[in-house]
Amino acid sequence: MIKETFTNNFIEDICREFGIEGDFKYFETLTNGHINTSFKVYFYRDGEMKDYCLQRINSYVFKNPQAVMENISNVTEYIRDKIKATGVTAKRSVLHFQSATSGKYYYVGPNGGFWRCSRYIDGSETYNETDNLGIIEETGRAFGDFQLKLADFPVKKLNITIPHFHNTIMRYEAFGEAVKNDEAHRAGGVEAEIGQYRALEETATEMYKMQRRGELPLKVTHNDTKCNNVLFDKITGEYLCVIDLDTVMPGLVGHDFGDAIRFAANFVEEDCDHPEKAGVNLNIFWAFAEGFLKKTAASLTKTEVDTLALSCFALTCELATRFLADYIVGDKYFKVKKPQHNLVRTRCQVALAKDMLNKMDAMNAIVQDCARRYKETENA
Ligand code: GN1
Ligand code: MG
Repeated sequence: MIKETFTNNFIEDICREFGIEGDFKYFETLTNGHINTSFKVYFYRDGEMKDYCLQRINSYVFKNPQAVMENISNVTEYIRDKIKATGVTAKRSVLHFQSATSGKYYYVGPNGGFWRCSRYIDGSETYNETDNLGIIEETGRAFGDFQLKLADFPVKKLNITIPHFHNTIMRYEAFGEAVKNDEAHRAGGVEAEIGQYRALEETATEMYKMQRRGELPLKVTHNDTKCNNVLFDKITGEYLCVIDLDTVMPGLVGHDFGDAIRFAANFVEEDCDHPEKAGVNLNIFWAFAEGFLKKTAASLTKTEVDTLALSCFALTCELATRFLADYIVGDKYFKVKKPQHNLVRTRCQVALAKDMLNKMDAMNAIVQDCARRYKETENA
């Protein structure tokens, strides 16, 4: 675990490259994400404090950060135009990136660091975890609305920034390779987890096989639908916009539904070191499904609806492989905050996946009920 340190001068200089004016005040390091390095930076200008989100994109994960920024600017501009066309301001409903002096939405800094900068949306807040069903339903609406707004966006225009991101079969293969090569000499200590994980393979890869057979349509998906990627209005509690657009790519509706449930409906945090406490809270599942399907049900095929419950299991297993493979290769992809962090995450995800298998019928019944009620009421 190498801890990088950044000085005030360094952070201020990068911000100036994005044309930010005013007195630099201070910055905070944001530690939520597992991939990028993120800061909240404060400037004082025109009698008030202005805050920005400055990020260095992880180029081990995103091999072509320009392509990431191209996707993000295309998608945000599309949403902005759509909102403006209704005569409403888009100021708080979509992210706004600062352009650098080059005119691009990124700046290549010292040592090749790839930076971007966006304004914090005024009066907004996020929830890392919550069991407030109103907030969860609103989260479902936010991600559903994101899909709805991009339903006619030309999918082919999107760059594939991480190839095979949700190819569960390839994820299993990569995991097999990691075990075989055993680069960090860790595979011997996790034979139980490897075995448990392999036992889930058949069901975990079912959705991907359906995708490969053309049974599920490709859409514009967010692909990282954690509840903390939605901004809420501090006063009204309504969602404002969806953030963290790095992985916006062509995908399945289940990728967004499944990943959201994996994160928000778990009884415990993603990296809880008491895996026996992990499991799906069906009340949260229901609340999210209500919000998400209110927005999307009218546009879904029967097969899409029928695979939403399965998608939760698939996405949870897939992430478990990714965590376990990363543990075995020596923690190269996900940031870790403690030794064995990726193994702790794996155990929690495997336990959650097993609970999902037990509750599959209940999850499916909830999805079918919401879909039936909301089929006729697009954009509720
Ligand atoms: C990573 O760093 P964050 O939270 O934005 C990962 C997601 C995982 C998630 C698990 C590009 O997202 O796929 O689901 O961690 N992002 C990438 O917490 O791999
Ligand atoms: Mg992300």
